[in-house]
Amino acid sequence: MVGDKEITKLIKTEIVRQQWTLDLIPSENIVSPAVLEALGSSLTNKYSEGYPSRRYYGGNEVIDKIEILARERARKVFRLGKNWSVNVQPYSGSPANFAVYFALLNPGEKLMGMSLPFGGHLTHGWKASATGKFWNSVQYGVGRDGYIDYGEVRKIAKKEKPKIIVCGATTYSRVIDFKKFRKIADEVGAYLMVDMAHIAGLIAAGAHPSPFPHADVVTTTTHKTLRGPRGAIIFSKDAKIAAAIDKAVFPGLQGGPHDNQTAAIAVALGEALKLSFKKYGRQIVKNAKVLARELQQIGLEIVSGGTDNHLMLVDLTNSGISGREAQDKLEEVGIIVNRNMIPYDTRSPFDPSGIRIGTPSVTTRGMKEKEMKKIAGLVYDALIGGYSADIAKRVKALCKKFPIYANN
Ligand code: DSN
Repeated sequence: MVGDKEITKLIKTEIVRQQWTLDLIPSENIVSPAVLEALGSSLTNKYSEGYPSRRYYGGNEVIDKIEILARERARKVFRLGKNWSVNVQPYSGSPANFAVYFALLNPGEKLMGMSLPFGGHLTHGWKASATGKFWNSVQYGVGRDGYIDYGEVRKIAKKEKPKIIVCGATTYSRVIDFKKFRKIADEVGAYLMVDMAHIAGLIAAGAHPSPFPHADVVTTTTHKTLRGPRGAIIFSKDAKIAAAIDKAVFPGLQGGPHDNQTAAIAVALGEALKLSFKKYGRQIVKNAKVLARELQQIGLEIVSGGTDNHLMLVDLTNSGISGREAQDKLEEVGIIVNRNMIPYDTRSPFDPSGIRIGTPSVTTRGMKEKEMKKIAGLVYDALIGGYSADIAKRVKALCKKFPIYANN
């Protein structure tokens, strides 16, 4: 790489860090060289405010083609008809969700989403987020068993009558029943918005039921299980809603789209159309199930008793260490996770009772069930305070066998 010496050195250092650590953060992944190429291309030089053939700047013939291709591929990946409109311009997931509310709600109107400490997202109406300040937000959680309690969701919806019900999560390891959410939304006359950011790649691969038969609007980031660049997509079924969302994205919230990002999204979607991606999505789930089972067998508690998707939440309450200590101990040996609140947590978000673990990144590296068993052993050894130099060596040996750019 030519150019800025200091930044080049830092980038190289980060690449080395990624190569020699096991990334178990469920929202992270490793994009292909083709995605990186598009992201680092001269497309970043262009301004394209507006939408294809309706731009406010000249010179957009190529950009129009790229954006149209990205939209068409998005429809194909999620098996959608032409009736679904697609907006690929949101800079990322939070602006995408904000755009939907901006399009469909007046200030002060009510939205209902999953509470952050119970597994939702900041932009599902959490009080610290603008989405919980500009709109009147009511929240639901999960039951003591770690599962969404649809009866409770219905009860809150009937009492509160939100205009939008949001479902989707960042820390929920079970299948989401979109049909049940649709029924509740219909009972109270609400729009149903699904934020499928975490599970988009699984849905593309057929490894999680699709929300599209049930939702009015679907949002997703493109960089988690979908394995693209950072970015987001908004899908809407109704033409009027789609027009309002387009207006909310631009000029409502954003200026020019990041055309290099749009191209990289198109590349990732092209990859998601391949048979190898279907296998990848299914392997993520197989790996997560094995990892959860192994962790349970060595005595760790998994919220809800297991997983149906790409992640699991480890409840450390009875293990004698906090989430923060666990995150630090694991990082010391080269295993990267994030500390996380567990449902009904009595500790603080800075030092909660859990850690969140996911398999998208290690699956991209080509690891399978056998390696998940090894990872469970490494996690256990690191947490119970095994000899860390030895554990770090074993982590490195595993990383060496699965170089980050060998498989995609
Ligand atoms: N911050 C993301 C996650 O880690 O789940 C959600 O956007």
